[in-house]
Amino acid sequence: MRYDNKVYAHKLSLKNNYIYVNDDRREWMSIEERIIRAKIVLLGEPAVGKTTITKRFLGKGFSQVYKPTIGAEFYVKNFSLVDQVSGKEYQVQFLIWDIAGHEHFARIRKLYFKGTLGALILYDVTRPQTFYAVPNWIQELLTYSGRFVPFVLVGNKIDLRTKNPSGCVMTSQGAEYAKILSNFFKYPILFIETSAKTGENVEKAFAYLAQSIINFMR
Ligand SMILES: Nc1nc2c(ncn2[C@@H]2O[C@H](COP(=O)(O)OP(=O)(O)OP(=O)(O)O)[C@@H](O)[C@H]2O)c(=O)[nH]1
Ligand SMILES: [Mg+2]
Repeated sequence: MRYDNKVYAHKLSLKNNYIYVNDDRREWMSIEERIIRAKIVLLGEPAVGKTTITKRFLGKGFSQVYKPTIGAEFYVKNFSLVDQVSGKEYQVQFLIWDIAGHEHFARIRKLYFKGTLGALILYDVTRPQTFYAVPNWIQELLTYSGRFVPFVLVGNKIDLRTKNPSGCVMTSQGAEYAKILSNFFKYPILFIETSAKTGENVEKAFAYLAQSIINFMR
């Protein structure tokens, strides 16, 4: 795995409560008022569960039917988060771009990265090849954002692992990879396993990302 050193010399700054990406004014964050409004993207191989986890997070239940996302879908979600550092509550608004994983959309995908402040990078624990593809998604995120973007590594579909644990990506493998990434980027990359079917850890995955963005901007 190789990443260009230039891309994670980040150019994000906070001026008058606006987050700037280079000189471009983007989303909003006030540490005093404890409010954050951030664009995030969901990335990962086709059918890892990006749309399903987003719908679950939005309280829209679970659908077994796979309908590949065409291009991208956009959602907004407000929630509160207790900052682990200050112990104080933040109001978070996520502007969520759920991006198609299919190769067919690779060319248009880059259009959605502009101004992104965070990402969930998903793999499907029952399909190891989706785990091995994660470096490509990190590369795409950093290259098209033009800088380091805080992200959370998410192993999804853990409800299916009980049926055939030996063919699946284990928790320890995900955790080990997150450790390697943290050392590489010199920034803690959080890792979590989820089930968009049962809802296990779904809210926590988005909360981890909000925490990671706050830590990054502080
Ligand atoms: N059992 C189980 N099935 C899941 C889970 N998450 C998603 N699925 C199923 O996996 C399939 C693909 O889910 P999607 O959310 O459409 O996948 P995606 O990553 O958005 O795929 P693209 O839009 O093509 O990139 C669907 O049939 C979902 O029902 C999960 O946690 N457990
Ligand atoms: Mg989708």
